[in-house]
Amino acid sequence: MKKLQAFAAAALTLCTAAALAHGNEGHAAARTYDAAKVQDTAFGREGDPAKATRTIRVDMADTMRFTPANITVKRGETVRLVATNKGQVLHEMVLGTADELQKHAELMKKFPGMEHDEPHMAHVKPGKSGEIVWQFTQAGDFQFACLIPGHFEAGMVGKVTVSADDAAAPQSDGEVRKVDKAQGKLTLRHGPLKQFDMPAMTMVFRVADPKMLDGLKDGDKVKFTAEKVNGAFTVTAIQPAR
Ligand SMILES: [Cu+2]
Repeated sequence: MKKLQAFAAAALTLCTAAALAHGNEGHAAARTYDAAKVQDTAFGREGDPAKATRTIRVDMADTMRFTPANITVKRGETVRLVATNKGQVLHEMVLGTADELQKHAELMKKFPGMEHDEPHMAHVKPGKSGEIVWQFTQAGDFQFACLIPGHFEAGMVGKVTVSADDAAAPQSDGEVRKVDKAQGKLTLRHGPLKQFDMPAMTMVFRVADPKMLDGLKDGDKVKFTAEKVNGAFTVTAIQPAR
């Protein structure tokens, strides 16, 4: 027990020093991205702000809730998570696996003064916003939570669903061979589709939305994005080639 207390005291001293070093505005300031320091985790890695394709805003409230509490991203996508504290007390957003967050929360209970500062977390003072730039590299279900003692236990947890559709499906060239509106199908003569490791050929695709077929006719040259949706080759975006 003595040993544990000594560790707790040391941890608190370190944390106080860290808090002072960060100053009052501290964590709200953007981190400096350094590709050489990025580490892979089970839930992704620190993202390059220059590659963020989307900003997702999440509000944090003293009711111990995140709004929205569910966010969805695609595998490989780099997003800017902006957490705004609408409450009167400190909140934080920490990304992780359900397991890791649970363990981290236990640790926070043991050492209440502990203040971590890692790329997958933002500590946000009342009325302020914090930011995490993150690339989700693994498909699956993950979480974000406020690990301030009592908050996590009160249910301040949200869910991140990372879909297995790769974010950056490349655009390909094609030429329309047949439009089948009744079946929601489109036959395209297409160039190589790197995402499937497929050479150029003519084949039938499903379309994500039958409306995408409006205005298309045989012989049209197009730029399109193909992805596998529920196992079927599907055109998820299409536009006339110019
Ligand atoms: Cu909180």
